[in-house]
Amino acid sequence: MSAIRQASAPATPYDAIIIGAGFSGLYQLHKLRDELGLKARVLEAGGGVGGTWYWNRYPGARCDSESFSYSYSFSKELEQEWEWSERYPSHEEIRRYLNHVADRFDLRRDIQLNTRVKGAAFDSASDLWTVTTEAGESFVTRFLITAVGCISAANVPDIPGRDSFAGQWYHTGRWPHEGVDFTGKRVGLIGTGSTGIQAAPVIADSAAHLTVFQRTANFSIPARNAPLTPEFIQEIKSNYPALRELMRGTTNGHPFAISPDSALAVPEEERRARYERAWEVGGLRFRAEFGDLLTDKAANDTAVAFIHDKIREIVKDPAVAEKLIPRDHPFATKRPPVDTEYFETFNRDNVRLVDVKADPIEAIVPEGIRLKSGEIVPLDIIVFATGYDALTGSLLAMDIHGADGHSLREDWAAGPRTYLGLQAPHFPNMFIITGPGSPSVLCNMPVPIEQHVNWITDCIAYMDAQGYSRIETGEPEAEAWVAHVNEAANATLLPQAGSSWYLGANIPGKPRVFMPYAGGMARYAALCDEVAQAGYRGFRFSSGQAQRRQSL
Ligand code: NA7
Repeated sequence: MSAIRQASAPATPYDAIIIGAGFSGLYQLHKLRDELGLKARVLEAGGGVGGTWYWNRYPGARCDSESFSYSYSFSKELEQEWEWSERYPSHEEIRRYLNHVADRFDLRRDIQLNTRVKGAAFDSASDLWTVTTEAGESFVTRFLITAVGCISAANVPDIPGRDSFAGQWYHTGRWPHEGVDFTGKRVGLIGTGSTGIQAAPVIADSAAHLTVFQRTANFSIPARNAPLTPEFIQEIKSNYPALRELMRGTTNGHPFAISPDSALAVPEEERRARYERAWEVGGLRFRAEFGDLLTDKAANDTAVAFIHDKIREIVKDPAVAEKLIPRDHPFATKRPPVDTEYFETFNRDNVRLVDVKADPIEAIVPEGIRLKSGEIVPLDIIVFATGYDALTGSLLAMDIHGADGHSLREDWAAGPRTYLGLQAPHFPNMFIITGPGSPSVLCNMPVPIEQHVNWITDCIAYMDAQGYSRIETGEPEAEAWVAHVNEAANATLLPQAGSSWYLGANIPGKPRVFMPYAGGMARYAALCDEVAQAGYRGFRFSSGQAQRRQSL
């Protein structure tokens, strides 16, 4: 490794190599370069900025967070000048926003696109990382910061015969930029997570026929998307400080408080009226209607019963409604989708639901999908809305070697191990933005992203002020944090969803470990602050190598 470094090392190493130009990578570059004056470079696999939104262009793709909250808070000017057009931002609008940010803060000159990182190795003799790309370039850096996103490694299930399919197939997370024309086509959509639920109604609108292959029935709440009025936009713009404070003070980083009321403490009629109102308001706010929906099974059952009734009301064919009713997990223990006419889609003449638990997909054949019953569903296009190897997939796709020959893949073979989700033992000077063990995907993502980036930036500034060249955490810290992550998850109903990607259950062979921190964003941020104030408790600093480098 040091031989590679010597062969290709530039005279001055980078202070930081940031992998990924999504929400987190862009902000991290701005902070390190423009606030600390460091030499930083972003390496991005895509042909543009945007991270997951560069790739996710499938029909109906939009964020389930409300637009004004799915934004950066670090620049008051940016908040005032950017105008969101709809309650939920479409993928196009998010890309426009992130491109605007890249231009406004002059970030592009330090972002290298079309550059996929293959691996990285730490050299303990110099406290430097060497990052190598698939094209064979290498970069030497003091800090390695992964900003690779939690849901970006696409999961295309290995269904026998996939390559024999005579039509076209696409994964929603790798959607062709030119779009896909469904006109006159028979389309098969596999997967009913947030993505499949967004895509199905839009595909059904233009396709000749749509077959939805459902493995696990899912809960979904109407999004109630709508254009934003000038009055609403004005109100938001005048209230940003209070809204940001609200977002940072909650469990999930959304701009609304979770009610402290128990669903069981109110009379049935009032509870129903509140659910009705929340259903009309729509979106993830439904989950916040009562404070114990994620901690008390009996409370959760009341939401489950309400949504079951709604599905029965909306879907005209009772047999189809029964198949669409989720029974295997409590509400919101898998990431709760929000939809625009998802259940209504099954009332269309050109839409069919196939329950693949009852009749599993056996193979893909040239003419379509063959089920276990022997039926062949004829198809021209297959859309895989089959999700991601979430939280660890993008990190482990790279071959990362830390100190003393530790490989991240090997160290995490039984599940990811981090301290605060920010660093793994044996991987000095490597920071992970929204890694496993961070509240990440349980939140409105910009909130944990900004908090992590601020914390990492402060930590690097502290190291430079103290003359430290190396920061690392240890096994006991990771062990205690993993135990705390488990404890926080077990205090909720979240681990009860056996098929959840929070647990890695969607990827065959992946260790079943509850990965995000369920203790809440506000509590997590307070813990990180406490750690920093206590001299970065749980991290060890050293400066020997920097001094040695200087004396060479
Ligand atoms: P998800 O939520 O992981 O959903 C994937 C869906 O695909 C889900 O219904 C899966 O069923 C289904 N799936 C996965 N593999 C298969 C196979 N082999 N056969 C049939 N069905 C399968 O991914 P999304 O893209 O919808 O959402 C990801 C996140 O992006 C979302 O939660 C938001 O945070 C944004 P399962 O439930 O595993 O039985």
